Amino acid sequence: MTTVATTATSSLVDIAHDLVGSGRGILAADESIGTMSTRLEKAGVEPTETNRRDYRELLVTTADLREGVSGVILCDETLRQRLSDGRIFPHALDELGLLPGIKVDTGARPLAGSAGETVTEGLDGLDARLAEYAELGARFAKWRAVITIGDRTPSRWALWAGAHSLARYARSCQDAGIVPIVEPEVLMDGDHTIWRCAPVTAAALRTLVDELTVACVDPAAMVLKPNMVVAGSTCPQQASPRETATATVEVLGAALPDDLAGVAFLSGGQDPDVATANLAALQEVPAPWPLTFSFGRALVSPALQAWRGDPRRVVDGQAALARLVGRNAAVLRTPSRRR
Ligand code: 5MM
Repeated sequence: MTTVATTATSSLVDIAHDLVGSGRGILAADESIGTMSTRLEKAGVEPTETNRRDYRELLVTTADLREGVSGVILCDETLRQRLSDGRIFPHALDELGLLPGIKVDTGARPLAGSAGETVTEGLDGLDARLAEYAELGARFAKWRAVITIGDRTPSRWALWAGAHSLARYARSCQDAGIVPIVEPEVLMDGDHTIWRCAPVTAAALRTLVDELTVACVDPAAMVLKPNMVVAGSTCPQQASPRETATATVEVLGAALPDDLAGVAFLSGGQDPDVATANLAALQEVPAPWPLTFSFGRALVSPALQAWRGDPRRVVDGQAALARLVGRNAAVLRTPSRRR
């Protein structure tokens, strides 16, 4: 990726570095209203606006969260909500020493001309929304493209459409003074092997880097949030952490520029223990960029189960989150990390 003169300022580079280069990870608490409501209902919690707020308040007010987490990704609803003490979330995060982030895509929709693939939407009106989000205190943003592995997928058309949208989004973010997190997610759904996930992830990243280059996105002022290269969730032959780490860094290394600010992996539905083991193994493989986490489910699922909407169990939910954040942050700080 060529770095050309852009409006990306050194402060964007500094924020990107704080996000991924400070030995901490990012908490993805940006589930859309629909996804969050489904997860609350599964945990026996009524999916109201107040309960979604209470749950996010539980997460972000966990004691010492900033020791292991640099920033928190929120959705539009949460960014505008107030904690019970009256502060809006971005101001509270700021005061808690956490960078506030905002998911700005509006979700995946069917892609015309594809065999059941999707493209992520949200470019209409994006520049105006980014300006408002910056005003509300957001320092970074996130957009996720979804890539499926099947007999006939992913198509070149879907890879290009997803990458092109991510590049337009990233460029708009940097112009608005917001660090983009760029998330091309190859889903774990299916019985494919790790050896099928590797070339698909490589193709997705090559296509993405081409589009980012054309859009003159400054790699030093952005964060990549990819999937780890893993076997499909129903594949009988699951890869070991060492195989996962080696394949992942090989694929990333062939596609990404060395001056990228860093890589923050999604968990993608991996069991929390497996996600941590893979993250630890990744620290053993030399790479030119920091390799950290931007987990959602692998950090928060046990917290939601421990809380289940009961105010008396907030402390249990926070303990569950603190345990997983601490465990993942600890593996980033092991002395074996080599670059
Ligand atoms: C893929 O999901 C992202 C990372 O979370 P996991 O570590 O659980 O995979 C996550 O940021 C995701 O993008 C948000 O939860 C938003 O999802 P929806 O589909 O609700 O917009």
